[in-house]
Amino acid sequence: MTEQPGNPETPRAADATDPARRRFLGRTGLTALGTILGMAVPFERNLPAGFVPAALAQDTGLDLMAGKQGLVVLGDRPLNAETPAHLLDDDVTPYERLFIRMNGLVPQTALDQDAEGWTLSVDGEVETPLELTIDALKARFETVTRRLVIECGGNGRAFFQPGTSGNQWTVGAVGCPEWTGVRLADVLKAAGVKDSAVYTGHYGNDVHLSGDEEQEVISRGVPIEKALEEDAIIAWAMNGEPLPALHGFPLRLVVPGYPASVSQKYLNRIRVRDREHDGAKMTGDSYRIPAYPVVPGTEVPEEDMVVLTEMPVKSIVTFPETGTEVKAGETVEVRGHAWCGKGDVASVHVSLDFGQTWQEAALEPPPNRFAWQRWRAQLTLPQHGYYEVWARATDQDGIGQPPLSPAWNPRGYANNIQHRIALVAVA
Ligand SMILES: Nc1nc2c(c(=O)[nH]1)N[C@H]1C(S)=C(S)[C@@H](COP(=O)(O)O)O[C@H]1N2
Ligand SMILES: [Mo]
Repeated sequence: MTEQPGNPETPRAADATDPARRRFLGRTGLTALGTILGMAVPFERNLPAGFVPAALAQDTGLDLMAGKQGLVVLGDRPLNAETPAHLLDDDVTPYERLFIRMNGLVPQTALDQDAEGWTLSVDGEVETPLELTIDALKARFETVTRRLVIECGGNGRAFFQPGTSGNQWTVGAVGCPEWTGVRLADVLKAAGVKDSAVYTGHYGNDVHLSGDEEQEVISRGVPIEKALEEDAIIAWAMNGEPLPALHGFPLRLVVPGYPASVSQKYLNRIRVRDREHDGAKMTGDSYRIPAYPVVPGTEVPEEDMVVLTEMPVKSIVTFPETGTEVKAGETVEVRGHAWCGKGDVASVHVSLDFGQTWQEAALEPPPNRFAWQRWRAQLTLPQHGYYEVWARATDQDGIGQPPLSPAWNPRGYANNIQHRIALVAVA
C-alpha cells in the first residue's frame, strides 16, 4: 500500500496514538489543562480518561499549514497538500508554496526544531561505518547549495483513466527550492562503498500513523550508481533557512530526478545494501510500475512490477492563471517551468489551437543540473473567445509529453500529461 491516507479505526484511537498527544497526556496529565489553557475548566472532572481536549488536538496536521499559502489539502492524516500551478511561478519555490507529502506523522523533534544529539549513521556495505553529527557533516564535507526539483511520483495521478488509488494529485506536487547541504556521494565515499554495494536504504524518525514507533513509515533507496552521482545532497537548509518541520528538519536527502519519495525527510540513517532495498514502500506496487505496457485497469502480477526510477520530462504553465481574461490581438506572455529526470530539458513548445500547431518557447538553461528551467512564449490570441494553452516539454532523446495520460499503471505514477490552461480573449 502506498500514497494512501491512513485510516485509524476510530477518532479516539487516533487521539491515543498521536505522539504530541501522548506527550501531553504523559507529561502533564489532564489536571494541568486549566494551566495550559490559562482559564478555568468548570467541567474538567467530567473529562473521560485518555481524552485529549480539542484545543490541543493537533494530530490533523492542519495547524502545521499556518505558514502555507493557497495550497489545496488532499488529506490531513497524513497531511498532504498540493500547490495550484499559478502559485508555482517563482524560480525558487518558497516555503509558503511547497507541496507537502507526509506518509506518517511529523516527528516531535521536527515540531520542536530540536536537533540536539542528532546523528546520521552510514552503515551496511561500507568499509568504515560513520556516525556523523550535523556539525561533523558541516565540518568534514564541502557545503553546496543547489536548486533541485522534488516531484512526488504520484503527481498527475488524478488524470489517469481508470482512476488509481492514492492522493489525487493534479499538477502541484512539485517544487524547486534551493537546498544547502553536502553531497551524498562525498559522504558515501568517506565511508568507503564496498564492491558488494547495490542500493541505498534511507531512514527517518517520523512516526507511523498507527502510532507504533517500531513500524517504518517509509524507507526507500536508490541504485548505488545514482547515489554516487554528484547531484544528490544531504540538506540541512531550504532557501537559506533550517529545514522546516514539514520538510524534514533537521536533515533530509534530496535526490533529484527520481520520485521524491526517495528524498527521505528526518534523515538519520543511510544503509548501503547488497541488493535492491526492501524497506517500507519499496516493495509490492509501491512506487513500482509494470515492466511492460498493460491494458489500463488490469491487475499486474507483483513479480512483473519494477521500481520507478527516472521521472519523465514535464512542464507546467505558471502564468497566467487558468481562466485569465486577456485582450484579443494583444501579445501576452505565457510562462512556466520544465524539468526532467534525465537532466536538462531540450525544448518546450506551446499550442494555442488544441495541438494543431506548436510554437517553440524560449527555454533558459538551468542554474544547475536538475533545477527546473524557465520557459516563456509570447502569444497573440487572434480574436475574442475561448482558448487553451497547451505546453509540451521534450527531453534530450526527443521524447515529449503526451496530450493524454501516458502508460497506465496500477498506482498511478509518473503521469506527465501535457498541462493546459484556459485563456479568454475579450474584444
Ligand atoms: N521521512 C519521510 N520522508 C519522506 C516522506 C515521508 O513521509 N517521510 N515522504 C516522501 C514523499 S512520498 C515525497 S513526495 C516527499 C515530499 O517532500 P515534501 O513534503 O518536503 O514536499 O518526501 C518524501 N520523503
Ligand atoms: Mo511522493
